[in-house]
Amino acid sequence: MSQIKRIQHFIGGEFVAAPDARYFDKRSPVDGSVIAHIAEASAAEVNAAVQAARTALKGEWGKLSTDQRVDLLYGVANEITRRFDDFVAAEMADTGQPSHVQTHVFIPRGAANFKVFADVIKNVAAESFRMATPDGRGALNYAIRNPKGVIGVVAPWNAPFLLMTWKVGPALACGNTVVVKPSEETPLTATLLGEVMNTVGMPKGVYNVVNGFGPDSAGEFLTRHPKVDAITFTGETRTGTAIMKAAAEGMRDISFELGGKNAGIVFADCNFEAAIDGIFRSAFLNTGQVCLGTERVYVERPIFERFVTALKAKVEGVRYGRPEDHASTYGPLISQEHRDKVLSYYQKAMDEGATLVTGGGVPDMPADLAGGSWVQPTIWTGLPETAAVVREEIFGPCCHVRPFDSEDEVIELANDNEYGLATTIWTENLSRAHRVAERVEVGVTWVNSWFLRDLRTPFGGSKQSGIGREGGVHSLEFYTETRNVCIKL
Ligand code: NAD
Ligand code: 6OD
Repeated sequence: MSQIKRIQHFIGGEFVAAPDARYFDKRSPVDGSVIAHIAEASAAEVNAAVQAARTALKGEWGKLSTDQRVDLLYGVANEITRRFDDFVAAEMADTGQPSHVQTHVFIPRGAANFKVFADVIKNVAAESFRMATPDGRGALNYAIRNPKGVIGVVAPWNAPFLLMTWKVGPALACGNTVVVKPSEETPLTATLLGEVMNTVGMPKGVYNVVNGFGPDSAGEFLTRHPKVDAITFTGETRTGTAIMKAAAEGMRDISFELGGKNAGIVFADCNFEAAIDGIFRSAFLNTGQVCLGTERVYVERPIFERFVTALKAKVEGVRYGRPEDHASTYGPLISQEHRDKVLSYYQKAMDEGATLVTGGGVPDMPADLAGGSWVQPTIWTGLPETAAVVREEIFGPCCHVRPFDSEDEVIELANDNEYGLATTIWTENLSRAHRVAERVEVGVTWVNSWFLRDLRTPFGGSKQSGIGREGGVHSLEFYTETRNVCIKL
Protein backbone atom coordinates (compact mmCIF):
# COMPACT_ATOMS: atom_id res chain seq x y z
CA MET A 1 0.00 0.00 0.00
CA SER A 2 1.22 3.52 -0.78
CA GLN A 3 2.65 5.58 2.09
CA ILE A 4 2.27 8.76 0.10
CA LYS A 5 0.32 11.37 2.03
CA ARG A 6 -2.33 13.58 0.46
CA ILE A 7 -2.10 17.06 1.89
CA GLN A 8 -5.08 19.38 1.76
CA HIS A 9 -5.74 22.85 3.11
CA PHE A 10 -7.11 23.52 6.59
CA ILE A 11 -9.96 25.99 6.30
CA GLY A 12 -12.59 26.71 8.96
CA GLY A 13 -11.50 23.67 10.96
CA GLU A 14 -11.82 21.21 8.04
CA PHE A 15 -9.23 19.56 5.80
CA VAL A 16 -10.43 20.45 2.30
CA ALA A 17 -9.39 20.76 -1.33
CA ALA A 18 -11.44 21.52 -4.43
CA PRO A 19 -12.53 18.38 -6.34
CA ASP A 20 -10.58 19.61 -9.38
CA ALA A 21 -7.54 20.72 -7.35
CA ARG A 22 -4.08 20.35 -8.87
CA TYR A 23 -1.71 18.34 -6.65
CA PHE A 24 2.06 18.69 -6.76
CA ASP A 25 4.69 16.25 -5.48
CA LYS A 26 6.73 16.69 -2.34
CA ARG A 27 9.97 14.72 -2.58
CA SER A 28 12.09 13.46 0.29
CA PRO A 29 15.37 15.41 0.49
CA VAL A 30 16.95 12.21 1.79
CA ASP A 31 16.41 9.91 -1.18
CA GLY A 32 14.29 11.81 -3.73
CA SER A 33 11.22 9.61 -3.36
CA VAL A 34 7.76 11.19 -3.51
CA ILE A 35 6.36 11.37 0.04
CA ALA A 36 3.28 13.55 -0.42
CA HIS A 37 0.88 14.97 -2.98
CA ILE A 38 0.02 18.52 -1.98
CA ALA A 39 -3.06 20.40 -3.13
CA GLU A 40 -2.31 23.81 -4.62
CA ALA A 41 -4.79 26.41 -3.41
CA SER A 42 -6.66 28.46 -5.99
CA ALA A 43 -7.50 32.13 -5.42
CA ALA A 44 -11.02 31.00 -4.45
CA GLU A 45 -9.66 28.64 -1.76
CA VAL A 46 -7.38 31.33 -0.35
CA ASN A 47 -10.38 33.64 -0.30
CA ALA A 48 -12.39 30.98 1.59
CA ALA A 49 -9.59 30.72 4.17
CA VAL A 50 -9.46 34.49 4.63
CA GLN A 51 -13.26 34.63 4.95
CA ALA A 52 -13.16 31.83 7.56
CA ALA A 53 -10.55 33.80 9.49
CA ARG A 54 -12.64 37.00 9.30
CA THR A 55 -15.78 35.21 10.43
CA ALA A 56 -13.91 33.68 13.38
CA LEU A 57 -12.83 37.14 14.55
CA LYS A 58 -16.46 38.04 15.14
CA GLY A 59 -17.49 34.68 16.59
CA GLU A 60 -16.70 32.78 19.77
CA TRP A 61 -12.95 33.55 19.47
CA GLY A 62 -13.46 37.30 19.47
CA LYS A 63 -15.54 37.04 22.65
CA LEU A 64 -13.04 35.06 24.73
CA SER A 65 -11.34 36.76 27.65
CA THR A 66 -7.55 36.95 27.62
CA ASP A 67 -7.43 34.20 30.26
CA GLN A 68 -9.60 31.90 28.12
CA ARG A 69 -7.37 32.54 25.09
CA VAL A 70 -4.30 31.90 27.17
CA ASP A 71 -5.74 28.57 28.36
CA LEU A 72 -6.36 27.51 24.77
CA LEU A 73 -2.76 28.38 23.84
CA TYR A 74 -1.42 26.38 26.78
CA GLY A 75 -3.60 23.56 25.48
CA VAL A 76 -1.97 23.84 22.04
CA ALA A 77 1.52 23.76 23.60
CA ASN A 78 0.60 20.70 25.68
CA GLU A 79 -0.92 18.88 22.72
CA ILE A 80 2.20 19.53 20.60
CA THR A 81 4.22 18.01 23.43
CA ARG A 82 1.84 15.04 23.65
CA ARG A 83 2.20 14.49 19.89
CA PHE A 84 5.91 15.28 19.95
CA ASP A 85 6.90 12.14 18.02
CA ASP A 86 4.39 12.90 15.25
CA PHE A 87 5.82 16.39 14.84
CA VAL A 88 9.38 15.09 14.85
CA ALA A 89 8.49 12.49 12.21
CA ALA A 90 6.70 15.05 10.01
CA GLU A 91 9.55 17.54 10.18
CA MET A 92 12.15 14.84 9.50
CA ALA A 93 10.18 13.69 6.46
CA ASP A 94 9.89 17.23 5.09
CA THR A 95 13.43 18.45 5.76
CA GLY A 96 15.56 15.29 6.12
CA GLN A 97 17.32 16.85 9.12
CA PRO A 98 18.54 14.51 11.90
CA SER A 99 16.22 13.56 14.74
CA HIS A 100 18.38 15.23 17.40
CA VAL A 101 17.91 18.64 15.72
CA GLN A 102 14.15 18.13 15.73
CA THR A 103 13.93 16.79 19.27
CA HIS A 104 16.32 19.30 20.86
CA VAL A 105 15.76 22.47 18.85
CA PHE A 106 12.90 22.75 16.41
CA ILE A 107 9.88 20.91 17.83
CA PRO A 108 10.28 22.02 21.48
CA ARG A 109 10.42 25.61 20.17
CA GLY A 110 7.07 25.05 18.44
CA ALA A 111 5.44 24.31 21.80
CA ALA A 112 7.35 27.15 23.51
CA ASN A 113 6.15 29.63 20.90
CA PHE A 114 2.58 29.12 22.15
CA LYS A 115 3.40 28.95 25.84
CA VAL A 116 5.71 31.97 25.97
CA PHE A 117 3.36 34.30 24.09
CA ALA A 118 0.44 33.14 26.24
CA ASP A 119 2.54 34.22 29.24
CA VAL A 120 3.50 37.51 27.59
CA ILE A 121 -0.07 38.54 26.82
CA LYS A 122 -1.20 37.53 30.29
CA ASN A 123 1.37 39.71 32.00
CA VAL A 124 1.65 42.76 29.77
CA ALA A 125 0.68 46.11 31.27
CA ALA A 126 -1.02 48.95 29.41
CA GLU A 127 0.48 52.45 29.58
CA SER A 128 -1.44 55.22 31.25
CA PHE A 129 -0.80 58.94 31.72
CA ARG A 130 -2.57 61.38 33.99
CA MET A 131 -2.56 64.86 32.43
CA ALA A 132 -3.33 68.35 33.64
CA THR A 133 -6.24 70.32 32.17
CA PRO A 134 -7.08 74.06 32.48
CA ASP A 135 -10.02 73.37 34.80
CA GLY A 136 -7.69 71.62 37.19
CA ARG A 137 -9.60 68.32 37.08
CA GLY A 138 -7.25 66.59 34.71
CA ALA A 139 -7.68 63.67 32.36
CA LEU A 140 -6.58 60.09 32.30
CA ASN A 141 -5.14 58.49 29.19
CA TYR A 142 -4.77 54.79 28.87
CA ALA A 143 -3.85 52.46 26.03
CA ILE A 144 -5.78 49.42 24.97
CA ARG A 145 -4.58 46.74 22.61
CA ASN A 146 -6.95 45.27 20.05
CA PRO A 147 -6.11 42.44 17.68
CA LYS A 148 -5.13 43.62 14.24
CA GLY A 149 -7.51 41.21 12.52
CA VAL A 150 -6.57 38.53 9.98
CA ILE A 151 -2.83 37.93 9.82
CA GLY A 152 -1.27 36.38 6.70
CA VAL A 153 1.70 34.21 7.73
CA VAL A 154 4.10 33.27 4.92
CA ALA A 155 6.73 30.79 6.09
CA PRO A 156 9.95 29.30 4.67
CA TRP A 157 11.20 25.71 4.57
CA ASN A 158 14.37 25.79 6.64
CA ALA A 159 12.88 25.46 10.15
CA PRO A 160 9.24 25.13 9.17
CA PHE A 161 7.55 24.45 12.49
CA LEU A 162 9.70 26.78 14.60
CA LEU A 163 9.34 29.67 12.19
CA MET A 164 5.64 29.25 11.49
CA THR A 165 4.66 28.95 15.17
CA TRP A 166 6.95 31.88 16.03
CA LYS A 167 4.35 33.94 14.14
CA VAL A 168 1.15 31.99 14.88
CA GLY A 169 1.78 31.87 18.68
CA PRO A 170 1.87 35.66 19.24
CA ALA A 171 -0.76 36.34 16.57
CA LEU A 172 -3.29 34.13 18.38
CA ALA A 173 -2.18 35.29 21.83
CA CYS A 174 -3.16 38.80 20.73
CA GLY A 175 -6.60 37.64 19.59
CA ASN A 176 -6.02 37.65 15.83
CA THR A 177 -6.86 34.87 13.43
CA VAL A 178 -4.36 33.55 10.89
CA VAL A 179 -4.06 32.16 7.40
CA VAL A 180 -0.74 30.37 7.05
CA LYS A 181 1.01 29.66 3.76
CA PRO A 182 3.75 27.15 4.55
CA SER A 183 6.56 26.62 2.11
CA GLU A 184 5.69 24.31 -0.78
CA GLU A 185 8.68 22.24 0.39
CA THR A 186 7.46 21.71 3.96
CA PRO A 187 3.70 21.55 4.52
CA LEU A 188 3.52 18.64 6.99
CA THR A 189 3.81 20.26 10.42
CA ALA A 190 1.43 23.13 9.53
CA THR A 191 -1.08 20.42 8.59
CA LEU A 192 -0.53 18.51 11.83
CA LEU A 193 -1.05 21.72 13.77
CA GLY A 194 -4.55 21.86 12.25
CA GLU A 195 -5.30 18.52 13.94
CA VAL A 196 -3.96 19.89 17.21
CA MET A 197 -6.19 22.96 16.94
CA ASN A 198 -9.27 20.77 16.55
CA THR A 199 -8.24 18.48 19.41
CA VAL A 200 -7.90 21.37 21.87
CA GLY A 201 -11.19 22.93 20.77
CA MET A 202 -9.80 25.99 19.03
CA PRO A 203 -12.79 27.76 17.46
CA LYS A 204 -13.06 27.03 13.74
CA GLY A 205 -11.45 29.53 11.42
CA VAL A 206 -8.90 30.83 13.95
CA TYR A 207 -6.07 28.85 12.36
CA ASN A 208 -6.17 28.19 8.61
CA VAL A 209 -3.60 26.78 6.21
CA VAL A 210 -3.43 27.14 2.44
CA ASN A 211 -0.82 25.25 0.44
CA GLY A 212 0.91 26.15 -2.75
CA PHE A 213 3.74 28.17 -4.23
CA GLY A 214 4.59 31.89 -4.09
CA PRO A 215 4.13 33.91 -7.28
CA ASP A 216 0.79 33.44 -9.03
CA SER A 217 -0.16 30.88 -6.40
CA ALA A 218 -1.27 30.67 -2.76
CA GLY A 219 1.47 33.01 -1.47
CA GLU A 220 0.60 35.82 -3.83
CA PHE A 221 -3.17 35.26 -3.50
CA LEU A 222 -2.83 35.56 0.27
CA THR A 223 -0.54 38.59 0.40
CA ARG A 224 -2.62 40.47 -2.19
CA HIS A 225 -5.91 39.67 -0.46
CA PRO A 226 -7.53 42.96 0.62
CA LYS A 227 -9.10 41.38 3.71
CA VAL A 228 -5.74 40.35 5.16
CA ASP A 229 -4.92 43.08 7.68
CA ALA A 230 -1.21 42.45 8.17
CA ILE A 231 1.45 40.16 6.74
CA THR A 232 4.29 38.53 8.59
CA PHE A 233 6.88 36.91 6.37
CA THR A 234 10.09 34.95 6.78
CA GLY A 235 12.12 34.21 3.69
CA GLU A 236 14.40 35.67 1.08
CA THR A 237 14.94 39.40 0.80
CA ARG A 238 13.89 39.30 -2.87
CA THR A 239 10.56 37.68 -1.96
CA GLY A 240 10.14 40.27 0.79
CA THR A 241 10.38 43.00 -1.84
CA ALA A 242 7.53 41.41 -3.83
CA ILE A 243 5.39 41.00 -0.71
CA MET A 244 6.07 44.58 0.36
CA LYS A 245 4.69 45.78 -2.97
CA ALA A 246 1.57 43.62 -2.45
CA ALA A 247 1.14 44.95 1.09
CA ALA A 248 1.38 48.56 -0.09
CA GLU A 249 -2.03 48.10 -1.67
CA GLY A 250 -4.37 48.84 1.23
CA MET A 251 -1.51 50.03 3.50
CA ARG A 252 -1.25 46.66 5.26
CA ASP A 253 1.38 46.39 7.99
CA ILE A 254 4.34 44.05 7.50
CA SER A 255 6.91 42.28 9.64
CA PHE A 256 9.80 40.76 7.70
CA GLU A 257 12.56 38.34 8.73
CA LEU A 258 14.83 38.06 5.70
CA GLY A 259 18.19 36.81 4.54
CA GLY A 260 21.58 37.05 6.19
CA LYS A 261 25.29 36.81 5.47
CA ASN A 262 26.41 36.63 9.03
CA ALA A 263 29.90 37.12 10.37
CA GLY A 264 31.51 35.03 13.08
CA ILE A 265 34.32 36.92 14.83
CA VAL A 266 36.92 34.89 16.70
CA PHE A 267 39.51 36.72 18.80
CA ALA A 268 42.78 35.09 19.81
CA ASP A 269 41.78 35.37 23.48
CA CYS A 270 38.71 33.14 23.01
CA ASN A 271 38.11 29.81 24.66
CA PHE A 272 39.43 27.95 21.63
CA GLU A 273 37.45 24.71 21.96
CA ALA A 274 34.21 26.56 22.65
CA ALA A 275 34.80 28.80 19.64
CA ILE A 276 35.41 25.84 17.35
CA ASP A 277 32.24 24.13 18.58
CA GLY A 278 30.24 27.34 18.29
CA ILE A 279 31.40 28.30 14.81
CA PHE A 280 30.99 24.72 13.62
CA ARG A 281 27.42 24.68 14.89
CA SER A 282 26.61 28.12 13.51
CA ALA A 283 27.90 27.28 10.04
CA PHE A 284 26.73 23.68 9.65
CA LEU A 285 23.62 23.09 11.81
CA ASN A 286 20.66 22.17 9.62
CA THR A 287 23.13 21.75 6.75
CA GLY A 288 23.80 25.47 6.86
CA GLN A 289 20.17 26.33 6.17
CA VAL A 290 19.72 28.74 9.07
CA CYS A 291 19.22 32.44 8.44
CA LEU A 292 21.38 33.17 11.52
CA GLY A 293 24.14 30.88 10.25
CA THR A 294 27.75 31.99 9.86
CA GLU A 295 29.01 32.01 6.28
CA ARG A 296 31.84 34.51 6.94
CA VAL A 297 34.33 33.66 9.67
CA TYR A 298 36.99 36.17 10.73
CA VAL A 299 39.75 34.78 12.95
CA GLU A 300 42.49 36.82 14.64
CA ARG A 301 45.78 36.03 12.92
CA PRO A 302 47.71 34.38 15.80
CA ILE A 303 45.19 31.51 15.96
CA PHE A 304 44.14 31.46 12.29
CA GLU A 305 46.02 28.33 11.09
CA ARG A 306 45.18 26.36 14.21
CA PHE A 307 41.52 27.39 13.93
CA VAL A 308 41.20 26.33 10.29
CA THR A 309 42.83 22.96 11.03
CA ALA A 310 40.52 22.29 13.99
CA LEU A 311 37.38 23.38 12.12
CA LYS A 312 38.35 21.15 9.18
CA ALA A 313 38.69 18.13 11.49
CA LYS A 314 35.31 18.82 13.03
CA VAL A 315 33.62 19.21 9.62
CA GLU A 316 35.16 16.01 8.34
CA GLY A 317 33.65 14.19 11.32
CA VAL A 318 30.00 14.72 10.29
CA ARG A 319 27.98 11.56 9.82
CA TYR A 320 25.63 11.52 6.82
CA GLY A 321 22.52 9.41 7.14
CA ARG A 322 18.79 9.07 7.36
CA PRO A 323 17.25 11.45 9.93
CA GLU A 324 15.68 8.67 11.99
CA ASP A 325 19.07 6.97 12.38
CA HIS A 326 20.32 8.36 15.72
CA ALA A 327 23.92 8.11 14.50
CA SER A 328 23.29 10.73 11.77
CA THR A 329 24.56 14.21 12.56
CA TYR A 330 24.17 15.79 9.12
CA GLY A 331 21.27 15.87 6.66
CA PRO A 332 20.72 16.77 3.02
CA LEU A 333 19.75 20.14 1.57
CA ILE A 334 16.03 20.74 1.19
CA SER A 335 15.78 20.01 -2.56
CA GLN A 336 17.68 19.30 -5.75
CA GLU A 337 16.95 22.85 -6.84
CA HIS A 338 18.58 24.27 -3.73
CA ARG A 339 21.49 21.85 -4.14
CA ASP A 340 22.05 23.20 -7.66
CA LYS A 341 22.22 26.71 -6.21
CA VAL A 342 24.68 25.73 -3.46
CA LEU A 343 26.85 23.76 -5.89
CA SER A 344 26.94 26.73 -8.24
CA TYR A 345 28.49 28.73 -5.37
CA TYR A 346 30.96 25.90 -4.70
CA GLN A 347 32.03 26.26 -8.35
CA LYS A 348 32.15 30.07 -8.14
CA ALA A 349 34.44 29.89 -5.12
CA MET A 350 36.96 27.84 -7.08
CA ASP A 351 36.61 30.08 -10.16
CA GLU A 352 37.33 33.10 -7.96
CA GLY A 353 40.53 31.52 -6.63
CA ALA A 354 39.56 30.02 -3.26
CA THR A 355 41.77 27.59 -1.39
CA LEU A 356 39.54 24.60 -0.70
CA VAL A 357 40.12 23.44 2.87
CA THR A 358 37.57 20.63 2.75
CA GLY A 359 34.42 19.55 0.90
CA GLY A 360 33.41 21.37 -2.25
CA GLY A 361 31.23 18.75 -3.91
CA VAL A 362 28.75 15.93 -3.59
CA PRO A 363 29.55 13.04 -1.24
CA ASP A 364 29.48 9.41 -2.35
CA MET A 365 26.28 8.09 -0.87
CA PRO A 366 24.97 4.52 -0.67
CA ALA A 367 22.54 3.55 -3.44
CA ASP A 368 19.42 4.03 -1.29
CA LEU A 369 20.38 7.67 -0.56
CA ALA A 370 21.86 8.56 -3.93
CA GLY A 371 18.66 10.33 -5.03
CA GLY A 372 18.86 12.75 -2.08
CA SER A 373 20.12 16.32 -2.22
CA TRP A 374 23.38 15.77 -0.35
CA VAL A 375 26.37 18.11 -0.46
CA GLN A 376 29.64 18.10 1.40
CA PRO A 377 30.15 20.65 4.17
CA THR A 378 32.74 23.03 2.80
CA ILE A 379 35.38 25.48 4.04
CA TRP A 380 37.34 27.95 1.93
CA THR A 381 40.11 30.41 2.67
CA GLY A 382 42.02 32.91 0.54
CA LEU A 383 39.21 34.83 -1.14
CA PRO A 384 38.95 38.62 -1.34
CA GLU A 385 35.91 40.23 0.30
CA THR A 386 34.56 41.01 -3.17
CA ALA A 387 34.08 37.31 -4.02
CA ALA A 388 30.46 36.21 -4.54
CA VAL A 389 30.66 33.49 -1.86
CA VAL A 390 31.84 36.09 0.67
CA ARG A 391 29.17 38.64 -0.22
CA GLU A 392 26.00 36.71 -1.11
CA GLU A 393 23.78 34.49 1.03
CA ILE A 394 24.34 30.88 -0.06
CA PHE A 395 22.17 29.20 2.61
CA GLY A 396 24.30 26.08 2.51
CA PRO A 397 26.84 24.22 4.67
CA CYS A 398 29.86 26.36 3.91
CA CYS A 399 31.96 29.21 5.18
CA HIS A 400 34.92 31.31 4.16
CA VAL A 401 37.55 31.86 6.86
CA ARG A 402 39.80 34.92 6.78
CA PRO A 403 42.43 36.27 9.19
CA PHE A 404 42.25 39.75 10.74
CA ASP A 405 44.67 41.89 12.75
CA SER A 406 42.65 44.40 14.76
CA GLU A 407 39.28 45.07 16.31
CA ASP A 408 38.62 48.04 14.02
CA GLU A 409 39.50 46.03 10.93
CA VAL A 410 37.20 43.12 11.80
CA ILE A 411 34.27 45.41 12.60
CA GLU A 412 34.69 47.05 9.21
CA LEU A 413 34.83 43.66 7.50
CA ALA A 414 31.79 42.36 9.36
CA ASN A 415 29.73 45.47 8.54
CA ASP A 416 30.68 45.57 4.87
CA ASN A 417 27.60 43.69 3.70
CA GLU A 418 24.08 44.58 2.63
CA TYR A 419 22.61 42.16 5.20
CA GLY A 420 22.57 42.76 8.95
CA LEU A 421 20.96 39.84 10.73
CA ALA A 422 23.28 38.26 13.32
CA THR A 423 26.85 38.07 14.59
CA THR A 424 28.59 35.63 16.88
CA ILE A 425 31.64 36.96 18.76
CA TRP A 426 34.16 34.75 20.55
CA THR A 427 36.37 36.38 23.19
CA GLU A 428 37.12 36.09 26.90
CA ASN A 429 37.60 39.88 27.12
CA LEU A 430 34.29 41.25 28.32
CA SER A 431 35.08 44.89 27.53
CA ARG A 432 35.94 43.93 23.97
CA ALA A 433 32.72 41.91 23.69
CA HIS A 434 30.66 44.97 24.68
CA ARG A 435 32.61 47.28 22.35
CA VAL A 436 32.27 45.03 19.32
CA ALA A 437 28.62 44.14 20.01
CA GLU A 438 27.78 47.84 20.04
CA ARG A 439 29.41 48.48 16.66
CA VAL A 440 28.29 45.52 14.55
CA GLU A 441 25.32 46.48 12.38
CA VAL A 442 23.01 43.55 13.09
CA GLY A 443 19.76 42.83 14.89
CA VAL A 444 21.08 39.99 17.05
CA THR A 445 24.56 39.51 18.57
CA TRP A 446 25.68 36.46 20.48
CA VAL A 447 28.85 36.49 22.57
CA ASN A 448 30.44 33.09 23.22
CA SER A 449 27.29 31.40 21.99
CA TRP A 450 25.00 31.16 18.99
CA PHE A 451 21.23 30.71 18.55
CA LEU A 452 20.68 30.91 22.30
CA ARG A 453 17.13 32.22 22.41
CA ASP A 454 15.11 33.93 25.11
CA LEU A 455 11.76 34.53 23.41
CA ARG A 456 11.13 37.75 25.35
CA THR A 457 13.98 39.53 23.54
CA PRO A 458 13.71 41.59 20.32
CA PHE A 459 14.51 39.47 17.26
CA GLY A 460 14.94 40.74 13.71
CA GLY A 461 17.37 42.03 11.15
CA SER A 462 18.95 45.36 10.23
CA LYS A 463 19.64 46.60 6.70
CA GLN A 464 18.29 44.11 4.12
CA SER A 465 17.76 41.40 6.75
CA GLY A 466 14.36 42.55 7.84
CA ILE A 467 11.81 45.08 8.92
CA GLY A 468 10.52 45.19 12.48
CA ARG A 469 11.22 43.17 15.59
CA GLU A 470 9.32 40.25 17.05
CA GLY A 471 9.69 38.55 20.43
CA GLY A 472 8.10 39.32 23.81
CA VAL A 473 6.33 42.67 23.86
CA HIS A 474 7.88 43.53 20.48
CA SER A 475 5.58 40.95 18.91
CA LEU A 476 2.64 42.66 20.56
CA GLU A 477 3.58 45.89 18.78
CA PHE A 478 3.03 44.15 15.46
CA TYR A 479 0.11 41.85 16.27
CA THR A 480 -2.05 44.46 18.02
CA GLU A 481 -3.43 47.84 17.22
CA THR A 482 -2.67 50.06 20.20
CA ARG A 483 -5.32 52.69 20.83
CA ASN A 484 -5.48 55.53 23.29
CA VAL A 485 -8.52 56.39 25.39
CA CYS A 486 -8.57 59.86 26.99
CA ILE A 487 -11.05 60.36 29.84
CA LYS A 488 -11.71 63.86 31.05
CA LEU A 489 -12.13 63.70 34.79
P1 NAD B 1 11.45 32.17 -0.04
O1 NAD B 1 11.45 33.64 0.05
O2 NAD B 1 11.78 31.54 -1.34
O3 NAD B 1 10.02 31.56 0.35
C1 NAD B 1 9.44 31.83 1.60
C2 NAD B 1 7.93 31.71 1.46
O4 NAD B 1 7.46 32.76 0.60
C3 NAD B 1 7.46 30.40 0.85
O5 NAD B 1 6.29 29.99 1.52
C4 NAD B 1 7.14 30.81 -0.60
O6 NAD B 1 6.19 29.99 -1.21
C5 NAD B 1 6.61 32.21 -0.39
N1 NAD B 1 6.70 33.08 -1.56
C6 NAD B 1 7.64 33.09 -2.54
N2 NAD B 1 7.39 34.07 -3.43
C7 NAD B 1 6.27 34.71 -3.01
C8 NAD B 1 5.50 35.81 -3.51
N3 NAD B 1 5.85 36.48 -4.61
N4 NAD B 1 4.41 36.20 -2.81
C9 NAD B 1 4.05 35.56 -1.66
N5 NAD B 1 4.73 34.50 -1.16
C10 NAD B 1 5.83 34.09 -1.81
O7 NAD B 1 12.42 31.67 1.13
P2 NAD B 1 12.88 30.17 1.42
O8 NAD B 1 13.79 29.77 0.31
O9 NAD B 1 11.67 29.36 1.74
O10 NAD B 1 13.71 30.36 2.78
C11 NAD B 1 15.07 30.66 2.81
C12 NAD B 1 15.27 32.15 3.03
O11 NAD B 1 14.61 32.56 4.23
C13 NAD B 1 16.72 32.55 3.23
O12 NAD B 1 16.98 33.74 2.53
C14 NAD B 1 16.82 32.79 4.73
O13 NAD B 1 17.85 33.66 5.13
C15 NAD B 1 15.48 33.36 5.01
N6 NAD B 1 15.15 33.22 6.44
C16 NAD B 1 15.22 34.31 7.24
C17 NAD B 1 14.94 34.18 8.60
C18 NAD B 1 15.05 35.34 9.55
O14 NAD B 1 14.65 35.19 10.71
N7 NAD B 1 15.57 36.48 9.15
C19 NAD B 1 14.60 32.94 9.12
C20 NAD B 1 14.55 31.85 8.26
C21 NAD B 1 14.82 32.00 6.89
O1 6OD C 1 14.56 31.72 16.92
C1 6OD C 1 13.77 32.41 16.26
O2 6OD C 1 12.80 32.99 16.77
C2 6OD C 1 13.99 32.55 14.82
N1 6OD C 1 13.17 33.38 14.17
C3 6OD C 1 14.97 31.84 14.24
C4 6OD C 1 15.30 31.92 12.89
C5 6OD C 1 16.03 30.94 12.33
C6 6OD C 1 16.38 31.03 10.95
O3 6OD C 1 16.63 30.09 10.25
